[in-house]
Amino acid sequence: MRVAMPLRRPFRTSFGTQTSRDILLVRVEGVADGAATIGWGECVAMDEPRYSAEYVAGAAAVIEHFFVPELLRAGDLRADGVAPLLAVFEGHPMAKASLEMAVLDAELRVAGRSFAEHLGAVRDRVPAGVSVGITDTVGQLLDQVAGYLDDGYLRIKLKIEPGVDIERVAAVRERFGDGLTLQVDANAAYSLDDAAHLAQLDAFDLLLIEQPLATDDLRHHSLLATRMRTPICLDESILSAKGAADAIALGACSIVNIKAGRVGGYLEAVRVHDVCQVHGVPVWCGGMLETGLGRAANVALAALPGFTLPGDTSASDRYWIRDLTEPFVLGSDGHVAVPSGPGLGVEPIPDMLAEVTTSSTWLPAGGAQR
Ligand code: SMG
Ligand code: MG
Repeated sequence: MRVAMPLRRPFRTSFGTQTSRDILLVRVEGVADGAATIGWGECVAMDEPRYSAEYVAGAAAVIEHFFVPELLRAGDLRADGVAPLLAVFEGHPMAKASLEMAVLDAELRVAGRSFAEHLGAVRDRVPAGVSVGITDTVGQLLDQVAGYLDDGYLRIKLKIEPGVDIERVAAVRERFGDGLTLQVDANAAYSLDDAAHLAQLDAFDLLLIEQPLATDDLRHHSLLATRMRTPICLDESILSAKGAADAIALGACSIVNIKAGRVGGYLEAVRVHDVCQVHGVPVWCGGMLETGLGRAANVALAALPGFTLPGDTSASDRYWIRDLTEPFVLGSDGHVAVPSGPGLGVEPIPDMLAEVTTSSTWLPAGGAQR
């Protein structure tokens, strides 16, 4: 099903402005260990193919025409069988991830185990950062950052792009001081020719710079790493655990942002975490403006031991006036609690789901029913 959720405030990045989210949710029904169960998945594809090649209508189509028929043909299905079955199809990691998430949720609800337990969490709450979009003016940026710090967020990430970068970082550092944990995200907006320009960021003691260069440009990231002191973190470039190992071996990054959707599911996300941990590379949990469903799974993932940096796991009210689930709230310590109930530990609130649903398609073995 598709839901339309207006964002509390527009979110501008180097690839465009989001004012609302058109989100594909997956609901599976089945029987696990003899008990009827349902599970929820959230697809993080955006409405346009700008962050990556995936987009929400494309994800819905590939799920309907290829992925669900393939899974139904397989008969008995467990969450750890989803990715291997869908591996015959190229790409579409976000669409694949949403199906695996839903099957995993269904399975864990019956087993009475939480996502956190299943993935290997070692914490019951995780430190929350917040991602601040590009604003029209420096004044607006400072006001937004001040608001988020008042809320209690433990680290600030500023979106940057060419022309809206050094002076913004300087202004935030100047106003909030050296104690502020600060990082930037370029969403692939620069090239290696900008190395000297980006090296000016070294003066501001940033925790990291996220994805400065193109998604497919590991070699240039490794060269950039020799030309600036600020640690390079990759987001868009890391598509699998193997890809993470390659990027680390090449010296293209020293920190990794993990998003389950981008790597094809929460089970692969755990493997990315494991590879990074073996190499001593810190990881943190990225965000894709999820509802409470995706947030529940992200917060569980962020509770694994290698997630040593605050994630883009902000509270529900940073995104939505009203979330689809019971809201995630920021504790006075700047942490968000990890759900402990079976499966995701949260579910859509029926009247809220009904209010935001724009379409729904049921995909039984015989063909789609709308
Ligand atoms: O969920 O808090 C969130 C958003 C975090 O900045 C964020 N995500 O590149 O890391 C990123 C972006 C991708 C989505 S931008 C529409
Ligand atoms: Mg990013």
